[in-house]
Amino acid sequence: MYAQLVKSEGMKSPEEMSPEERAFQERVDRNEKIEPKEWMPDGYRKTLIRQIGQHAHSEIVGQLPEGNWITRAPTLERKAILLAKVQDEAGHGLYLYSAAETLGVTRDELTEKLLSGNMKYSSIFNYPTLTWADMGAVGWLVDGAAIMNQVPLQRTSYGPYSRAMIRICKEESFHQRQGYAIMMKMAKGTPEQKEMAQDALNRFWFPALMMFGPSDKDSVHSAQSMAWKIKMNTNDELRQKFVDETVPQAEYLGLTVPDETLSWNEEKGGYDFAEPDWSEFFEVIKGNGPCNEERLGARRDAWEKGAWFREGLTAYADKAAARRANALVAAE
Ligand code: BYC
Repeated sequence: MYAQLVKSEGMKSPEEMSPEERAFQERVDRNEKIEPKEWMPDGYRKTLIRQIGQHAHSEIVGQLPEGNWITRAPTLERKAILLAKVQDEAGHGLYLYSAAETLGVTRDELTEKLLSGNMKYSSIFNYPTLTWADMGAVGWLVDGAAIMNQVPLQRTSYGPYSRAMIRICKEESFHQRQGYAIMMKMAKGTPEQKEMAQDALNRFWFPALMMFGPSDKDSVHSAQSMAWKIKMNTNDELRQKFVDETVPQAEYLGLTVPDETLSWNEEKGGYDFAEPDWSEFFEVIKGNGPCNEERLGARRDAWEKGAWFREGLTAYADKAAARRANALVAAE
């Protein structure tokens, strides 16, 4: 897998590295955690800010397609569960913004970059959630893909990111189970309910595969990110693992994965499967997906309407700081 990766722009061989860069790489190779105030190459810092920031934005934007269903959940119990899940996602966003802040960027700066289109969030949240079965498919497939990607990130080289991922993964496992529980109920329900579950699987299968990023030959960051242990696996490795785990789960539900080419490959010990439509993926991440405008519009609206509250908090913090400074002067 490694051999297929394209060399990331600016990636240096050990001979090209400065002594500081070489010492840093050796620490990473020994699996030492890198902590906020320690020396790190600019590229390492930049890559982490991009990946953690993008991840944080995904958690926050990811609340939108599900938040939309809280008032329409079929029972009080389902409503409470979905509400808790969406709240967890807000929490994940906060841990991740905090981890990014340790690298010298503020949450406001990251949000402004998102709103001006200079930072991405996961492609998956640009697809609409049309029926209650979509809440099942999102939990099962989207959180399932997220876990597949995030469990290895618990071992990532940057300390604050790694520690945030440990907590996030615990909660993601519950999210995946709640999604699968909805799918079980629907798939074993009336023919109409089963049809809704199948339709949700049909619409979310390929977008879920896209969550792992472009295929290795088109992944511009993987080689450098893996050398720095920011990423622990290639995009294709994780996508393969996801398919191998998810296909038997679909079979258990009595649902059909919408891929006629899907077949078990004895030799490789995994499934052969169809690639997503990569041209669709690149359009979605350029901002041309079915819900991009709506999602960013909702974030922009929340940011603008929340300005008075942020200002209020800062005003209080400024006043408290001024009072402390006055008290110090008075004490002298
Ligand atoms: N969507 O060189 P590559 C969740 C971009 S949600 C959008 O392979 P990298 C959850 C990529 O940024 C899951 N953009 O990049 C929340 C790069 O563009 P830039 C969020 C994508 O970074 C609520 C370009 O394509 N999880 O957990 O090495 C409810 C080339 O790609 C995507 C994370 O963020 C995509 N799917 O690998 C439920 C996990 N894929 O930045 C669930 C942490 C690629 O150069 N992130 N791009 O302009 C990662 O592991 C990696 O960043 C990725 C991409 C595997 C996503």
